[in-house]
Amino acid sequence: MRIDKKRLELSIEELGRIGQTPRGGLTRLALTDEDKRGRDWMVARMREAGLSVTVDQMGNIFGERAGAAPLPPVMMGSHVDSVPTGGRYDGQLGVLCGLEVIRALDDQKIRTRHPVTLAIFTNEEGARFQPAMIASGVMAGKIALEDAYNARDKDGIRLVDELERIGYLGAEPCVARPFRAYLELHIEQGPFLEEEGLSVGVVEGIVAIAWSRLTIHGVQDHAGPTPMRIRRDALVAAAEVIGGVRQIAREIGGDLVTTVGNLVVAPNIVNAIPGRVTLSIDMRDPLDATLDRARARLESIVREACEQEGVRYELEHYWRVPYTPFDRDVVDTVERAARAAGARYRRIRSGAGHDAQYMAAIGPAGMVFVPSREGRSHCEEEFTPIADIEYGAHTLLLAALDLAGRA
Ligand code: HGY
Ligand code: MN
Ligand code: MN
Repeated sequence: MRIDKKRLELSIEELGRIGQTPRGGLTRLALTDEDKRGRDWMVARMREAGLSVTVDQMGNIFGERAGAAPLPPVMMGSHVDSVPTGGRYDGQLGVLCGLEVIRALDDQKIRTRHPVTLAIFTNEEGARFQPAMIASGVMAGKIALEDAYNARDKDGIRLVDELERIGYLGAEPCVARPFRAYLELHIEQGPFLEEEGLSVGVVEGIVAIAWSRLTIHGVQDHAGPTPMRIRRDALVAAAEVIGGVRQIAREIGGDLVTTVGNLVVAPNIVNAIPGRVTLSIDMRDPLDATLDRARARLESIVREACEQEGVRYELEHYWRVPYTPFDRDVVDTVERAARAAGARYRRIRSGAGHDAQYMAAIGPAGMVFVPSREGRSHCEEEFTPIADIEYGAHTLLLAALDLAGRA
């Protein structure tokens, strides 16, 4: 019972060319023309494999391989959208290894008791539309369909209009559907597996995640004639906050991570005092209580920085996902599969969010990690050696077969 390494490598190469950047990375933002081409490529491969393909109201794509009995499917999924100048493994590997599992079952003419379904979730990255994992969030009943439809990108374009424009506004209701188990293979996006010379991570859970948006209103004015004593500089207050966000992680320590990744300055020219600044704050920790402490610290840092500069602000906490432990039986199944695949592995926790986080809210879920070279991800340097990918895909195959049962 093996996967076909060469065929899998080819599919990574082919899909990776859609939205490829000159430096060999990937820019395929959700619901852009590149995303449409990536989706179309995957749907064609699903149809070639004889899967029955459906698309739901959030553009999630499902390809089902029939089982011997009308039972809830074993679902393998991930995403094909990327961050700007990202890598060709984040998300892609999960859907391509899922496709390879289905192809390997066909090669060996194996009939499973439960159907096996390959799923592709819309806008997992939250790079174009926010928040991240928006479509699995709607499916899990954590995000209202209307709110997701009205999410707008930086040009004010609505998510639902883009779904329609690229032809992926499906009719299937985007609601929780029963599944035997949900499995997601994904790159670790951290350094541990590679540092320890391991090929597979048996993921036990995913950290809690909190996203906030800070808007600071200063007084836009001329950079020359305006004396320092009367300035209300929104960017000076923002700079204090950015240093404070790093300070929160230093103070609390442990596994807390804090990031300001997005900063928009207006009018953003040399000779005008910034009147308006928005910035993002991403905070994550395995403990929800620690995230609450970090959020309280953030609120006092923002208040002090803005009082100091005499500027107004709005601080909006607009996305929160709790620490998510995976289903014990599924985790044990993945561990048995890693062992049977002959992989060097260990149990691990995910610092990145995944659609599996929302799927775990509606059924038994688990993940298989493969290493990231130097732990790098969300960058063009993202890479995973095919030898590790083979172990990961083989683990996914054995876990899926264990959960789906042979007819
Ligand atoms: O933000 C995340 O962790 C994921 O890449 N969407
Ligand atoms: Mn991902
Ligand atoms: Mn990602």
